[in-house]
Amino acid sequence: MSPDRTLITVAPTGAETAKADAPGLPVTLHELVATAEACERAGAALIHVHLRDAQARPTLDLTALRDAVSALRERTSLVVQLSTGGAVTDPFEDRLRVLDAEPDSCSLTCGTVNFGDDVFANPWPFMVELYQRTQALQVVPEFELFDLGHVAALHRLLDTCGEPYGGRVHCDLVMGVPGGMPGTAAAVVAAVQALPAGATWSATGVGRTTLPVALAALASGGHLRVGMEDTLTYARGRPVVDNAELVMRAAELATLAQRPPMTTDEARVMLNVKDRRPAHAAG
Ligand code: KMH
Ligand code: ZN
Repeated sequence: MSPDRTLITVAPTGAETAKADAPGLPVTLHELVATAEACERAGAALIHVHLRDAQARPTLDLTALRDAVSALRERTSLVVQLSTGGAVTDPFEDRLRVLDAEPDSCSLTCGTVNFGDDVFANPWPFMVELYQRTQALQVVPEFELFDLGHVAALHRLLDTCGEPYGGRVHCDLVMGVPGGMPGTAAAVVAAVQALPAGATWSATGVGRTTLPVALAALASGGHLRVGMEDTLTYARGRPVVDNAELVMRAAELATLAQRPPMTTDEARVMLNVKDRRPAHAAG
């Protein structure tokens, strides 16, 4: 049965795009927070965060991550999810350390995948260690699934290590990456029927697959992830101006599907994240 509300996740930055190629890409903390505020107003309830350093290069610097988590909590009520995927060049130990910034949620990719000309490495021992850290530190994992084989690896992870912190299994199908599953309605259906019973899921289609994947996800009872991490073209020949317009379009699609955007409080309940907000904001 379809949920009656849609979780909209925004992934505003990613690790791959250069600021010079996409001026609307948020790369400073100030730009990230302004983007988060605009996207919350437009209907997002969760933000998937990658940071950039002073030269706009991807970074997993722990102090910067802590500052970002705290600024996002101060200025928005979005569920804050830190990427543990980082960039393809990031060492495993830096990716594991991300959890020390105490986010509400983190991404956890369920297997290695070709990633364009690169390899996004997620070997089994790393997955297990990262998952056990999410359990110990009470961070809700979002299982990133780039391929059908990743769905099988997710089952293996749950069978081996038990349920996630919070007790909910929430997944994101990342589709259309060169090397992963295609961004098609058929692939959405194939992946979703293989998910663990009761799992909630969103889907994101990279590049030109963004709209077919969003429409297939809504039709199949899923949630949506959009943002400039995944999509830089709004329509043929028209670059994305900013993340908020992608969230706005997702909110319109969800509303049209009679499943309007979920509030941040509803998202917290659905994902069962630990409440780490400062007392004045949580009250
Ligand atoms: N940047 C990609 C190599 C994640 O955030 O967990 C990995 C990625 C997935 O974006
Ligand atoms: Zn990411």
